[in-house]
Amino acid sequence: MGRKLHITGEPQKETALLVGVAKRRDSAQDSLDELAQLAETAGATVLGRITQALQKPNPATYLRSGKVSEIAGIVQEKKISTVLFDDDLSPNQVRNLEKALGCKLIDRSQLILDIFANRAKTAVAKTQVELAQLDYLRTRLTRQWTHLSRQQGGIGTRGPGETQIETDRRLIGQRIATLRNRLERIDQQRMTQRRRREKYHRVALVGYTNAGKSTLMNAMSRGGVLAEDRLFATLDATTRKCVLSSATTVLLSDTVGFIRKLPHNLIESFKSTLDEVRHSDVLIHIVSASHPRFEDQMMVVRQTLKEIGALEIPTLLVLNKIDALEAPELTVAALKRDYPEAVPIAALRGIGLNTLTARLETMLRGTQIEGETLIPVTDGRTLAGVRRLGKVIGEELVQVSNNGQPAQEALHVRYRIASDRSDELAHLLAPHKGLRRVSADSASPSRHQS
Ligand SMILES: Nc1nc2c(ncn2[C@@H]2O[C@H](COP(=O)(O)OP(=O)(O)OP(=O)(O)O)[C@@H](O)[C@H]2O)c(=O)[nH]1
Ligand SMILES: [Mg+2]
Repeated sequence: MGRKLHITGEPQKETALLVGVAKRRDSAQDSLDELAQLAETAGATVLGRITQALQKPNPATYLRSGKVSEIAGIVQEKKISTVLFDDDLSPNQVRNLEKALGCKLIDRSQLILDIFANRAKTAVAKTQVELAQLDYLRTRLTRQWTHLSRQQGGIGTRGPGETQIETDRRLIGQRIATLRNRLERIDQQRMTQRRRREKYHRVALVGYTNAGKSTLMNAMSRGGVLAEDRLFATLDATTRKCVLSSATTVLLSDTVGFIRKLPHNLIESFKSTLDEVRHSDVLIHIVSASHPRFEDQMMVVRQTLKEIGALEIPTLLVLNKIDALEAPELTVAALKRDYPEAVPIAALRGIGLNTLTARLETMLRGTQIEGETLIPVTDGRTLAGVRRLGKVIGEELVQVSNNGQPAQEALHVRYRIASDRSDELAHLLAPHKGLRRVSADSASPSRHQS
């Protein structure tokens, strides 16, 4: 099953009308600026905007009915092919609006999912996006179906036994299970990779989309990461070794950006990618300080970090794009006053990077490293050593093997340790480096087939 929404890739560019509501008209406009950017990113041409000041969207028609009639007129007159809504629509709203407007309706989640589908290049990103799309589709199918079957009847909805919706839902369910399995296997592989790299600190770049994460990644490492003036240029995580000083090397990860009202299905299905953030020792929260709403964007990032369980990770705040401020000197002074703990930089021009690396090093010195390892159950001494050096935060009994030798039982141990003791720990764990986890599948092929 591929992409379900086709804003992009159609022979003719779609013409879009943007529609939003907000408590205040000016904040609706700000929000529509972003929706416009999303629409352009998805390949549509924006021909107009309609906003209405409402406490909350009208449950039946999103806007008041008078406004809906006005939109219907504009759709006709300007030959609008798609109306884009700045919030998610309920099936009830979709039903009423479809009747009133007679053109394609896309809500905010659909639009973001479509952009993600279009941007996804790696197998992991594609799998994660497809999972999110199916998840979105499944909830809509469920709710809309009764109405469709009642209204349309006909082929596929008649006859005894299973109705079309049940078949569809079951097929979608099966596909979702397959994708989840695939992602679980990827998680396992990534865990093994992380284990191999555990002697380094892990630092992840987080921030609103288009804040400059990839640009900073390139400036701090050997470059080559795609950085573009587009939303969601990066969808997967890239990790690079980055030498901060002769004493400190870190693993720096660049990953997917956040946005206001990021569809929940995306956060769920991007777990593998976001694990890179969750397992970091320090986060660099990069903010586009030249953006008029950068403070709102900071809040969105913090909320999203909370949602993925990463808010407690020590975070270095970085205010980027200071070269693009309107009155640079004045504004930087004001920013320094408001955010004394932040580092102002211009990643694109390499301004402020020395201060940034120095601050990062200081932060890392005081941090703890989280890691995981495999210890045979017969080796109590090593486990005791891990406990002496650090703190064990999780244990699980698993099957392991060393270079094709028979499987044995081992503890998969997750630990936390002060960064300046990590060399000692690496020495202690060296004898078990060759151990690899044996999956339940390869241990018993017959189960694999069931
Ligand atoms: N003026 C200026 N522009 C910058 C700076 N840093 C990044 N940019 C520009 O901002 C745009 C977005 O940069 P990216 O590095 O792709 O941003 P990102 O955070 O990785 O974005 P996504 O991957 O899309 O979430 C690009 O056009 C960059 O050239 C800076 O310091 N100053
Ligand atoms: Mg990027």
